[in-house]
Amino acid sequence: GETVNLLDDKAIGRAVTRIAHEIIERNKGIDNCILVGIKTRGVDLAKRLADKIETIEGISIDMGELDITLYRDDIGKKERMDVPLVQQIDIKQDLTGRKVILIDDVLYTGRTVRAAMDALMDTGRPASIQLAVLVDRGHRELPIRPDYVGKNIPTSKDERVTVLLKETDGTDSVTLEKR
Ligand code: 3GP
Ligand code: 5GP
Ligand code: MG
Repeated sequence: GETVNLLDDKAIGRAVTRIAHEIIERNKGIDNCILVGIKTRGVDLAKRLADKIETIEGISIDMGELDITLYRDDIGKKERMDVPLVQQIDIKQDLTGRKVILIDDVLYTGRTVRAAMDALMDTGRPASIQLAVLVDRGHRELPIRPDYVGKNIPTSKDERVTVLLKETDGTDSVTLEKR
């Protein structure tokens, strides 16, 4: 199908810079905040936000990672169901009392974020959890909304948003693959 360019490297850079400022503003600084990226590209974005926040505020911000993969549950089901499962939590700090900012590249049904929140709450009692995404493509199946959004992109369910980031893909772009 057809490919539509949505964000180039400059636009991605501006979105990350804006979100870094929004995080600092919303939290009146970054005291007690920790960025938690969802692998793979959510971690890339979390590192970019951390770098930006350090440049703006002059202090470093804690970071962690979650590895969530889709487990294909098709046994005895009429339809194949993708169930997000948390595979690994790589967070050195105790989250109790911390303001956790979850970072992912694309927000879609919200099921991945829900799995992430469940796993985080099992490790402690965060003061709050916020959500930052580069792209919100709609079609939520749970009452989850992002606090920080790079770009809202209306999609149909059979379209795909391709996010390429230098750290993982060697180039920066967001495109929509139409069908
Ligand atoms: P990423 O988060 O590391 O970028 O979900 C596993 C990977 O598959 C994700 O990689 C995600 O970007 C990619 N992916 C691309 N399109 C879709 C989609 O429509 N649904 C899901 N669940 N994953 C997708
Ligand atoms: P969810 O449906 O749970 O919100 O999204 C599932 C996972 O797949 C998330 O990590 C999300 O970033 C990713 N994802 C969902 N839809 C897309 C998409 O169209 N493009 C990309 N690149 N990732 C997607
Ligand atoms: Mg993702």
